Amino acid sequence: MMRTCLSLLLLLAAGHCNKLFIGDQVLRISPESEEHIELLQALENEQYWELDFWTHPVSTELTVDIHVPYVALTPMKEYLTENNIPFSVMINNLQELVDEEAAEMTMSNEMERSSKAFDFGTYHTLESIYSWIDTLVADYPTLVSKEQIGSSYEGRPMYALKFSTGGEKRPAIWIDAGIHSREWVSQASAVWMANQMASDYGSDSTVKKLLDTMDVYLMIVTNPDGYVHSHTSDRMWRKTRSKNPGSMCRGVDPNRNWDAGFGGPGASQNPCSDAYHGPHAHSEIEVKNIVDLVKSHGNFKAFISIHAYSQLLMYPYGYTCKHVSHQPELDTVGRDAVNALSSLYGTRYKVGSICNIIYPASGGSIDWSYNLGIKYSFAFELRDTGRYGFILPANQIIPTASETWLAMKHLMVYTNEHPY
Ligand code: INF
Ligand code: ZN
Repeated sequence: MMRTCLSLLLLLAAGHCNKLFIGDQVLRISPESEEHIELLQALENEQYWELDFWTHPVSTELTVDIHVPYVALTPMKEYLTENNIPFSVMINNLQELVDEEAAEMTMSNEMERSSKAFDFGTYHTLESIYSWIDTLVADYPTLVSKEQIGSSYEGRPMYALKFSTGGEKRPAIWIDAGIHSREWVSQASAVWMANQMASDYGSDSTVKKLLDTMDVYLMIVTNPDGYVHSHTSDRMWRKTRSKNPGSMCRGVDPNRNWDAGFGGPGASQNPCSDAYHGPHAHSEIEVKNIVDLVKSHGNFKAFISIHAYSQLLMYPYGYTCKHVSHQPELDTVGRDAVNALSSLYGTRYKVGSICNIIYPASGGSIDWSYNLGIKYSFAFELRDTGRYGFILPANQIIPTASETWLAMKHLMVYTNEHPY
């Protein structure tokens, strides 16, 4: 209901309405020269067309996916054609995909209500994820608890699930999902994995062994304000929802806000940019809450952030292309993890450092955790490679989560077996 706008009046009365993407396209662009890349980079600083870069121009080896609003399509395609930059239309009408996703969600959530069983194969609102968290804790009271680590900018609680079989500050693994709100398969996969971890403890000796020595903290919705906003107002919302003094634009990119090369390459000073780094490191309360928890805990041995999309498993750094000292080990662990992932459905992942595999990106979470001394710092970019991008159909949630779980288990077990 919140997603439909019956009339302008109703909408004004309701106070908000979803942004529409009617006729918007996502173009897949294949730069063939340095000049092409520069021409595309120039577009990133252009504000008038309101281009939404889903991936960024960095090398001739990587394609660039750009969500182009309907009104900018003709000039954009002319610009590309005039400069002989090859492109194809990846998503023909973004609103159609968004509508299909909303319809699927409404239908599944309706069936859920009548069956009273949580459906892991559909997307959920924050409210329903939070109520499911309580169900999980109630179902596995001796294994799973819920820790509120603080509140978001708009005052929503931030919950981490804690999987623990006892002990005081055991060595622990941190996993966060959904720091970028529009990457919905990230939060959805985290829900599935939380459930899997809880049920596997009693049936999978690997998981039992792991949880008998280590604790796992899993934050499913790391950017709750952004997540709510992506449901109620703008499906393409990525950032936090904090106000930027002196600007009409809201939000900071919470994955440019960590104290690791803060303000360096791959971050923007422009509050209207989707990569805005914010006024200072840890300015975002959502980031600060995690920083405080991880520091005060003091015994995290792995730190894993889950994003979408591109099918990548990355390790530090993002703020520089220089290799970290543990690069060979992280690369091997990462490769073994994605081999495990691929064994289920053959999904292919690339492994590498953030800077080398995608682009320089400063102020990212896993660079911060690595510099804090958490050697096993990784970031996933889940499915797909761009056919649907952020609007991954719900029927891919469980397959995505199931294959990712194999990689995740590998990372966790390796961490457990290689203490440092
Ligand atoms: N891409 C990268 C980004 O934040 C992912 C990333 C991860 C960058 C870790 C730096 C560090 O721009 C996305 N897509 O957000 O999911
Ligand atoms: Zn992301």
